[in-house]
Amino acid sequence: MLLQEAVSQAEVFDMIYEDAVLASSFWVNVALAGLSILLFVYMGRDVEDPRAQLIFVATIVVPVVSLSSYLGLASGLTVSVVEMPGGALAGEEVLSMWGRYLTWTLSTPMILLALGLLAGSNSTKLFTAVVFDVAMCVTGLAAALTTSSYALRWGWYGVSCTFFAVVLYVLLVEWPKDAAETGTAEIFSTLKLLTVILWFGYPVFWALGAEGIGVLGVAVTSWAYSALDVGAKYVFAYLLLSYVADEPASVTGPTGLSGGATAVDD
Ligand code: RET
Repeated sequence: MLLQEAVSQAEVFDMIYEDAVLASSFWVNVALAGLSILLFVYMGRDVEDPRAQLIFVATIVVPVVSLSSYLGLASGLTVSVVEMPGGALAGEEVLSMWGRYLTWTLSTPMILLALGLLAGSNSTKLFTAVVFDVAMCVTGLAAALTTSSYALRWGWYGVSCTFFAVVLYVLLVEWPKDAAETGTAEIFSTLKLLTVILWFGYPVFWALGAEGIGVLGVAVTSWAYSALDVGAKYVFAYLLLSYVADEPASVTGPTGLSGGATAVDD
């Protein structure tokens, strides 16, 4: 068997910039993440309540991670060439933007932390959501980087989807009940819908894209993720922080994180 020659970072970099559509899918997000950070810091300048501040910090970390993530992709650092072991692109070398899955490991827990705090989650549910979310991202990374067997790529994908189901359960079943008690049901329900609908898009585009069955090309898949990111990160964060910036009693009140079954006892 021939040993595959390693593709250098400079070659990956050239491949990215030969495709203007692909390169722009990174730079648009670098710009939007930068603007979001400035806007969110400004929106939070007068916030004094500790829980409202924590929601602000967790939410601001999302574009902070995003900016770094997209710089990693735009510099070719977190992009590799992988040889697809099966599917429509079997035997072909495709660009894998594996840095995305890696950085989701850092950004998506922040989204869940902010949502959990808004809902008034107890720490057990928050821990469950965050741990399974991290497991989802890491096994998604494993799926993207497995080149030995096409079946095992999908095996990892299946494992990742199972972990995703746990996150969805907390989001759709547990936290709405908490939010109703806490008094944040309305805003929580908006953010929950936005999150669930957009988050579903990621596994769908993974499956259709170059790293899955290969009906969508690399640049189109990358733009799909970039567009989902705009909604799941910046629009989501803006809606959440607009609500929290006013420091409503539902956020600053007595319902907080606790280890017990319910936050309020009345
Ligand atoms: C993968 C592939 C394997 C199966 C599943 C996936 C789910 C990914 C999700 C990503 C969400 C990312 C967000 C990023 C914002 O910073 C890894 C694509 C289930 C849900 C919201």
